[in-house]
Amino acid sequence: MPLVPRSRLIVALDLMDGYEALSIAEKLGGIADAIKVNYPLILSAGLDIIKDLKKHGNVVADFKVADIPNTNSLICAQAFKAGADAIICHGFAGSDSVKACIDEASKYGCEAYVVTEMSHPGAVEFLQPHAFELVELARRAGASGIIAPATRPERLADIRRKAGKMKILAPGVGAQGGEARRAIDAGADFIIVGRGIYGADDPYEAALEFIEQLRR
Ligand code: O7M
Repeated sequence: MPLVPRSRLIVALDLMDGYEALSIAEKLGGIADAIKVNYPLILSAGLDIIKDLKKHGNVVADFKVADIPNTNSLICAQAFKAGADAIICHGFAGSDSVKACIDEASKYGCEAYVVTEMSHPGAVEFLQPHAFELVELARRAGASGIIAPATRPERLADIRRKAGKMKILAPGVGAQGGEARRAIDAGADFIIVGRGIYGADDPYEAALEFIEQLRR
């Protein structure tokens, strides 16, 4: 199912224990718009965890796919067959590689999102100088949306201006120092929060607190 901003929260479950991930997903009880899975969880719990997580809502497969088009198609097909609703790919591998992910997504009625500027400090070295080109690449290829940094709200705002109707998912809120409200004000449609929720004593309460901040 396509991502629709309701709570505007996407929870990154970067855990290395499938049972713990499922237990948190269950506790969240669908209050987030999606759960994002990344390599730490998939490599430890296996791809089938996606099917179990899907019982609790949309699942975004953050595999940051960045290979040649054929390999990208094969990776995406695995994610979608496992039940993912959306895939995340890198843009720097080029438009043909991105297009392969988007084409595969559309075969399954799913979505593809493209990473532009990342949220960590090292993103200023190579990604930031090309971020606007990556936004344009994603737009032309027909991506559903892009990833842009909640840690740099001013950059997020610039990227929003160039992104047109594409949805923006903004990671870096909480543990990386980004602020939920500022990210949304800068133009993000969703924030992505990992440690700030799964690392909290009460992940449900922590998620509610982020959602409250987004409503204010
Ligand atoms: O809140 P955190 O820092 O514990 O987790 C953030 C999550 O977002 C984690 O899964 C990262 O891999 C991911 N992420 C970033 O932190 N920065 C980025 O620039 C991009 C992503 C991401 O989700 O890319 C799709």
